[in-house]
Amino acid sequence: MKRVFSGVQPSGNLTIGNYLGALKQFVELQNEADAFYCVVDLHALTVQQDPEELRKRSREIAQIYLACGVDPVKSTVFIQSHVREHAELGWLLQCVSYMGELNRMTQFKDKAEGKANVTVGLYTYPVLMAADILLYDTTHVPVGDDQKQHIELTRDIAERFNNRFGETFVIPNPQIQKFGARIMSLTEPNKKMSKSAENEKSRIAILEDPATFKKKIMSAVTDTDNEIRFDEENKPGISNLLSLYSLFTGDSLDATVARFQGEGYGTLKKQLVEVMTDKLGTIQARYHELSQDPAELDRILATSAERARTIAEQTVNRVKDAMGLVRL
Ligand code: AQP
Repeated sequence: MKRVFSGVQPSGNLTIGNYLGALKQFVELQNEADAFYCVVDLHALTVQQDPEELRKRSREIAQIYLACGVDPVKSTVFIQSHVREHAELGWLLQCVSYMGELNRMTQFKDKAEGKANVTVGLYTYPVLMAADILLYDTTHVPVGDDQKQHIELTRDIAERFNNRFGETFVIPNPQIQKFGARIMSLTEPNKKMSKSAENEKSRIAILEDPATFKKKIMSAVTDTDNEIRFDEENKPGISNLLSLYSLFTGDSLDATVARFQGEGYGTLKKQLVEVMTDKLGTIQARYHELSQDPAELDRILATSAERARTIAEQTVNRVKDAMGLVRL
């Protein structure tokens, strides 16, 4: 059976980019695969976090998974730090990873650029991500486009390990949607929308109220030629809004472009706000319903962590045996 693993960092409020690029796929995949969905709190520690905020956000993200439609009966929903084997395998894999390959990671370069004190954790983050994936004999990793390079690294590390120590890991495949894998910033449409970007206006949170996201959509950066056409290179702003409309309604991109032919940008923006209000409204209502019973969320997280631990422990034992560590 297909085994799926994916995670989201509690490093900010989840955006519609995280929803369309990752979470929406989580919900679809749980019907055809054994799915593990993790809140990767250890990854969030690679940059400075407020401890109370981090704790609150980690639970919040698990709750958003559920509100978006992840079913804890079908999927294993857990917090990374509840399963110690993530950190343990992370170290073991660091000892078979090369600095040369980590030096090539573009996300590290982007996140470290211009910063005075960059943590070692931010640099080795892709190896911890490889451990997350390989722990569960994952066959498919649903992610947005920005994570492609990290999955390729995971495959390289796993193949190297298998060659050196014998068949130990399943080699995972990235599962990246053809369309919707990269939602762009509303203020700088040549950059991806990011939950920790400095400019609040660049992104929309899944839990944001309609009045706030309406302002952001209405003032989203476009261009001056006032023609509705999908052209990511020359019209990144309008192309991003067309993609959003198509992804939120489920209409094809061609149908969306045809729908707004001859209309002004204002019409596209207004109608996008309407469909987003509808879709996000449903998720937000479910989120608030779940907030009424925090003990139930804890029960789900504890049961899931237990299941994850059983599998993770077996993998780490296999790795230790292969590498020559003594087990009692
Ligand atoms: N703009 C995006 N479009 C499509 N998919 C996206 N993802 C992130 N941004 C977009 C996907 O969401 C999942 C969770 O991402 P993450 O928390 O591991 O970190 P990230 O990829 O670095 O996402 P952010 O929002 O930009 O977080 P910060 O600001 O903390 O770095 C991944 O599958 C990702 O591809």
